[in-house]
Amino acid sequence: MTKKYLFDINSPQDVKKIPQDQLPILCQEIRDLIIKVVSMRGGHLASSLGAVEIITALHYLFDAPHDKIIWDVGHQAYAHKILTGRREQFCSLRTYKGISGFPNQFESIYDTFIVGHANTAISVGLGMLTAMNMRRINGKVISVIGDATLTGGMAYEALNNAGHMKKNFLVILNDNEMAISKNVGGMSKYLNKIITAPIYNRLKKDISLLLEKIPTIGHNVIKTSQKLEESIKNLIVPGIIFEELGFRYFGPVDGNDIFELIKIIKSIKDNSEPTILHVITKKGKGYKPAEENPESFHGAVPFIIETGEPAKKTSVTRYTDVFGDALVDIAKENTKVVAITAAMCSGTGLKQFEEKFPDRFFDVGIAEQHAVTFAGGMAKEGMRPIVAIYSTFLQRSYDQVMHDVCLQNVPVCFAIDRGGLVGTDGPTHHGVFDLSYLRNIPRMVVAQPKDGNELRSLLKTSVNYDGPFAIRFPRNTIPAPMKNEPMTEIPVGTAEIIRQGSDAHILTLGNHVYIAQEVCDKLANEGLNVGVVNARFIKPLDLDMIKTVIKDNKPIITIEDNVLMGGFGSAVLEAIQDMGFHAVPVLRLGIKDEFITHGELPELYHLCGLDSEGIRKSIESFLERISSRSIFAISE
Ligand SMILES: Cc1ncc(C[n+]2csc(CCOP(=O)(O)OP(=O)(O)O)c2C)c(N)n1
Repeated sequence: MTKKYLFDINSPQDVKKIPQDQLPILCQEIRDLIIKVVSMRGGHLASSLGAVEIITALHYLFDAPHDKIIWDVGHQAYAHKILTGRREQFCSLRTYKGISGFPNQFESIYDTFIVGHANTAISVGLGMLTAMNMRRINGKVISVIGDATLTGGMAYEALNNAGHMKKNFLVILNDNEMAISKNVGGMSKYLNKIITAPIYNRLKKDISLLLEKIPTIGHNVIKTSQKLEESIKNLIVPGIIFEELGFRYFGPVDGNDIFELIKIIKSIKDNSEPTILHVITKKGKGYKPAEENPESFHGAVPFIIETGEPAKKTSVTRYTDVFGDALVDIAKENTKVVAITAAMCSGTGLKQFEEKFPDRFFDVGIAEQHAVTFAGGMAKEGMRPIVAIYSTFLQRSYDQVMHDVCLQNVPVCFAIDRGGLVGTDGPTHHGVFDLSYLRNIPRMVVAQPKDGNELRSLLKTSVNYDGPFAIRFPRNTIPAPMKNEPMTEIPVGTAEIIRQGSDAHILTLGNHVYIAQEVCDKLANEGLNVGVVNARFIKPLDLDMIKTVIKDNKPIITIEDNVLMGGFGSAVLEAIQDMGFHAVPVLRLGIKDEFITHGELPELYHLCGLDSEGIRKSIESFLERISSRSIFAISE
């Protein structure tokens, strides 16, 4: 029977005890565990399977947590979690109070930094190394980045700086030629050229073979061989970009061959200058369905291991799907409409658009800042760009939204997906800040549809609007069935009364318009007559509507899937104050001033008091307090 190793590993120190020739067995055990757990919990399978050997080799050769290993995005680091004392808890991956799907320094001392957004690893690594040097702390720093990281600007800012600082910094470039979809752009082509340069690779192999045949390799021979290799490299792969930036470049090597990895990392780990090791891996390695379809197994839903089929067949409609369909319908009529994504084509529902209008579809790589300014430029020259982007990634482009879109007053539509809590991806991915960070920018219209039908109409409105327009919608499914209605424009800044109330009104957005109605039904049973307004526009607010519902100082309750600070409730409060209605009691429900953990959406809404039960309780106690004493504005 083959010996097993994984169950004896409780820290990276235990990895070092395993005989080198047995490491492939350990890697297989890790893979099996990852496949088993992700099949139950969902998660980033394909990237994690591809990185198993890199992670095992790093823990075999370096001394974490003394040496710092930093992951870019961190979605590939499941093996790292397993090898750093979390093997047993790994089965709780992405569950509430369980193991986070991304490295998290509050979860383990081996996770050096919280990650989840791309392109940070080189900057973080360089920052840590610089601080360690200044504080005379020994230790190596290794940043692991994916090839798609090199589509993002911050990676180059960091490489440029690191090359200049000349520190003994190791960057491992894990190249699987994929982002979530196929990687894009000039850098990707360049890396591909390095990998596939047949003459260079053949010559390099021949030189190594030749050297191995020389019995005692003297210092001079090695030096000559390095020079020879370098000159060949320069001849065949001219102007190695990394070397020009000040890095020593090594590779490409097979990143799924643990022996090759250990050999090369051993030989470069003590380099005194910035070093980049280019390794080639296979996304989904070791699990056939993921190897064959790495895109669907990038962020996998729970699946049946034997077939790779989803464990649950669902036929729900997501806002993302509605958006994708509506955009195609609009683009058929309006040839100026173009779609822009920052490496999130399928996640943002643009697949159909890409197929139907390939010339009007732009995947710019993981480059949100560029995506927005690129859209600004296109809009200036007469096109109608739709930037389809996740709320949390738009945070990257704050200045671009302000300077290159709103200040220019150009008609860019931001279709902001994952607005609100997202669930199991956790705090790096919750899109709960956008209402606050967008509504303070002059000229920006900010809207949230109550359901799929309204999303279609808002999209149509935005395409015909002459200025910046943001529509945010959640990861959630739509709360009501689609009606086969034509898209109708909605006058900007108009709210909709869903239900009149005589005791108070709830002003809210998105799915909470429906949840609020459930709450009002329950409150009605207790003799409270509370109305519901679909505010729809966070900016401009429908002031006439607000005036109507606060008549005679009727209380207002605002509900939003956003932080309370500076969000929708704040906007309503400011408006009431500015209009001089100082005696209107206001209760704001939303997300408090804290980062929300990971978990299933219903659990998180419950945690934040934003499920129907939490909302009902808050409103009841608010109305009770009002009747017993005079209160004006509170937030819960
Ligand atoms: C700023 C930002 N934009 C988009 C994403 C979504 N995202 C997660 S992983 C990924 C692709 C990463 O590709 P790569 O770094 O090459 O790693 P691989 O998954 O191929 O191993 C993207 C676009 C993100 N995490 N951060």
